[in-house]
Amino acid sequence: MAASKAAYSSVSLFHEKLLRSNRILAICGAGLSAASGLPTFRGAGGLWRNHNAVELATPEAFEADPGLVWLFYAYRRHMALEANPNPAHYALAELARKKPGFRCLTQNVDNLHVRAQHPSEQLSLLHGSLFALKCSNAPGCKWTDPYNTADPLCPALAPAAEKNTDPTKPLPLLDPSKPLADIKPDELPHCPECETGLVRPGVVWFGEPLDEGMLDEIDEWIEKEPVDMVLVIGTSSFVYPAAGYAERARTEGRTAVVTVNLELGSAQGRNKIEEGDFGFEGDAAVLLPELLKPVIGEVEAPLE
Ligand code: BJW
Repeated sequence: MAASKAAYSSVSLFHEKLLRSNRILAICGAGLSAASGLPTFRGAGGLWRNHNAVELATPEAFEADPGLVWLFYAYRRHMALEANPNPAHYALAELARKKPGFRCLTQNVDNLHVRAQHPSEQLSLLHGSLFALKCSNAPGCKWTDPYNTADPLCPALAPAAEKNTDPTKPLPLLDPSKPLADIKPDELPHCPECETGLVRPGVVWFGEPLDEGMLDEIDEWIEKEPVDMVLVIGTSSFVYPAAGYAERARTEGRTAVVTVNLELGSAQGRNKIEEGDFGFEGDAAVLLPELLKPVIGEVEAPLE
């Protein structure tokens, strides 16, 4: 396992610290699900057709072209349903069972932590879920459907759920040279309660507030007692508030901050690895089960 110059990459030193740690906070990002076949936002894989994935994740994009944004989300719902949790999701779920003082904050909306049976009281879905639906008139209209896995969600979104019959070619939906169906708002589901708003994914877009109750609870947890260890896993640490938690939880001389990333250099958004931190470079799905082994043992994926 390699690390940057300033960081420790000694697994035995990490194990010593892990065994002595009770209050552990993990902050997870898209890299955690990369080994499950789900693309990340930034860097390679961050393009959907010729659109920047981050630019589709905004209320403005939805307002301008709800059909396009829904195709993007319908495809990601489909991909997430086809994917399976990987050994890193299972390792974190087991860590939660073994260490009641462990809390996992995830930016991922793919439901893979939940499907890996991560105890729900030790998991915060910072950016919501692909499988939650809400009304685009929210917060005015309070309608939500917390768990909906219909695939496709409606007939107009069927191209996003198409099976790839020829794996040597990209799906027509993903091929920017093939035109996309121009889906009109009338063809998309409308809120069953207010009847005027479009149904939208129950995720948090840029400029939108995260769930206030959840944020209060996280603040309370961080402030209650010093945190022994923070695991920053598969995230570029660009997006707030998630990117701020490692520093918020750090008590100099006490808290081990541990970055696990395919490219340690890319995880430095706002969250620099400091002298004395740990850094492990590689695939989280390979590294986490090894790193957590003294506490979790060998973890097998349960039959879903
Ligand atoms: C691997 C790997 C492998 C690959 N193994 N590793 C303070 C300062 C400045 C700005 C702000 C601030 N506070 C708030 C803001 C504004 C804004 C923000 O942060 N902007 C930044 C761009 C600066 N934040 C917000 O708007 C948030 N809202 C908010 O703060 O509201 C306040 C408010 C209050 C009251 C009223 C109104 C507002 C909301 C943020 C929502 C982010 N939403 C998205 C989309 C979610 C839905 C969806 O999934 O479509 O969340 S954007 C996108 O980025 C998504 C992700 O969760 C998020 C983070 O990305 P992540 O997970 O880090 O992925 P990548 O791709 O960036 O990185 C992957 C990493 O994995 C890389 O490092 C790879 O190397 C690594 N990797 N393979 C290990 N196998």
